[in-house]
Amino acid sequence: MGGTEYPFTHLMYIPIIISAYMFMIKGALGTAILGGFILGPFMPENVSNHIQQDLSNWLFRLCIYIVISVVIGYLFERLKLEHKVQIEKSYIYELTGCQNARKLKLDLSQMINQQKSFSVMIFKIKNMDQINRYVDYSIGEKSLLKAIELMACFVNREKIYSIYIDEFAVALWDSGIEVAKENADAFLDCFKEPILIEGIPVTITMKCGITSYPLHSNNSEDLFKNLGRALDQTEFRNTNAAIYNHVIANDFKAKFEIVSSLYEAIKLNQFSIVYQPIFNLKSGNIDQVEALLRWKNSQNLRPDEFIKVAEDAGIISEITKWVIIHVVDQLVEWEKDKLKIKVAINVSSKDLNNDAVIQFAANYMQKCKIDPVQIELELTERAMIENENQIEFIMSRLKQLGIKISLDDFGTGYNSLVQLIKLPIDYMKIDKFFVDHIQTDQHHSLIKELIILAHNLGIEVIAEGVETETQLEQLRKLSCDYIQGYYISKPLGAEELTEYIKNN
Ligand code: G
Ligand code: G
Ligand code: MN
Repeated sequence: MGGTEYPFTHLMYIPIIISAYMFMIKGALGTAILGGFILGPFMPENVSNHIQQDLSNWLFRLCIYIVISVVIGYLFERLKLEHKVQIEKSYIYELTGCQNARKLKLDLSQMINQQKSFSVMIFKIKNMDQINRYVDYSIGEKSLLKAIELMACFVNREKIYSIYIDEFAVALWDSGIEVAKENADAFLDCFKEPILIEGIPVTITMKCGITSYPLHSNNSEDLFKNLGRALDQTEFRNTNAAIYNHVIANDFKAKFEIVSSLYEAIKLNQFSIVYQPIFNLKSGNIDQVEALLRWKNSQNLRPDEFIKVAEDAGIISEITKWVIIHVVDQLVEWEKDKLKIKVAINVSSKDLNNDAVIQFAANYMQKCKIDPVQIELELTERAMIENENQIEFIMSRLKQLGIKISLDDFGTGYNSLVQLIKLPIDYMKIDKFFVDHIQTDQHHSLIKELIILAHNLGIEVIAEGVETETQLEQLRKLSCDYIQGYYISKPLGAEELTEYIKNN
């Protein structure tokens, strides 16, 4: 038998498997037949020795090779087919049967390789959640299917890609940005009126973002990202269809990064507080200071800049709480030093949406055994107007707790004298702008009247941004109660302030 005479003929399985892997059944079969003959009648050893191999022996071996090659070839063919089906499936969005985001990215890079300009639009049903909750979950899905069906009247289905449950993209492979915008607007017009879905009229809020190659990026990943960003931009540009804008995107990205570093700053205590003395004109003492937040950050953002970002991102209250904790801790330190100082803390409009921040301050002061009269909250007029509905409640809570209230930046914003009369304010802070112009008759008399008005309402007046002796003297003559500004002192670190007060 060949098997015992030439054990190495079993090695023939290896090339058969390799050919099956590479060339499927045909390849494997070819190799099997070729091998069968070479190891049979044409076996080099037998040929050189002029020996004829036994016919049944090599024929039997050839048959085995053939059977094995067919079986393995068939298995590989099945495997390849299944793999192909798997890949095709992985490019399909099951719900809609459209191609999916993966396929879009793939097609984007293929089109980019061809270096022909094209545009892509993305559409999002903005009110999908509401449709699901207030109409029906099935109607939400059907709205998407309906929208895709409508889109199929504009473009070939192959150009539609399902991105998400409420999003789909449309590739216009040979259109520029203007044509895309026209198409988008025409499509969005379909949703001006409610759409009938299963007989129910459904209002669909559709938004669209548009990007274009090579205008907005020359790689598929970025182009895809910019598509989503364009969609985002419909929000703050107050439009239904937005063409991607790089400046806005960069601005947004920068803000996003600031928000992340603000979180980090809270966690890692990267903030610090400086205290600006407020001089009591009557007693000649510094009995109050304003706490001002400082943050050493790589972008050199000023407090008003990063506070605005924190407000927009909804994390300002975390920062305010950080300030409260550190101010109260500092009051404890000062008390050990026998220093009794009042500290004004700036609160943002967003801190007054409810009484959580105030309650937090009250609890923390109680925990540290700090008298609430030592804390003053500086609210701006904006904060009062933006919280019109609950401001009276918030203020009465502050009064109950014994926390004093300053009206900050008075005169810069809304000039609501109504607020001044209606609300229990303790201090009014006249903005630096008026103090800067106190020399002029107009501003002089305005400040004079404001101080009279405040005093009539039982409100004490703090003048901000006082930089010269003349300003101070004029304010003193107008019976202003407190002075704050560089003329008295810049904001100081806690220890510097302790020194400052002890020396004065
Ligand atoms: O010193 P100055 O540049 O810090 O302050 C700039 C602006 O930032 C001011 O309008 C001030 O009210 C505000 N600000 C400073 N510290 C805080 C703070 O702790 N919280 C809030 N909400 N605003 C602050
Ligand atoms: O908005 P608010 O009043 O909280 O802000 C106080 C801001 O005014 C802080 O940025 C503080 O550093 C700044 N400041 C305080 N005194 C003076 C001053 O005399 N001149 C100037 N230019 N800024 C001042
Ligand atoms: Mn202030």
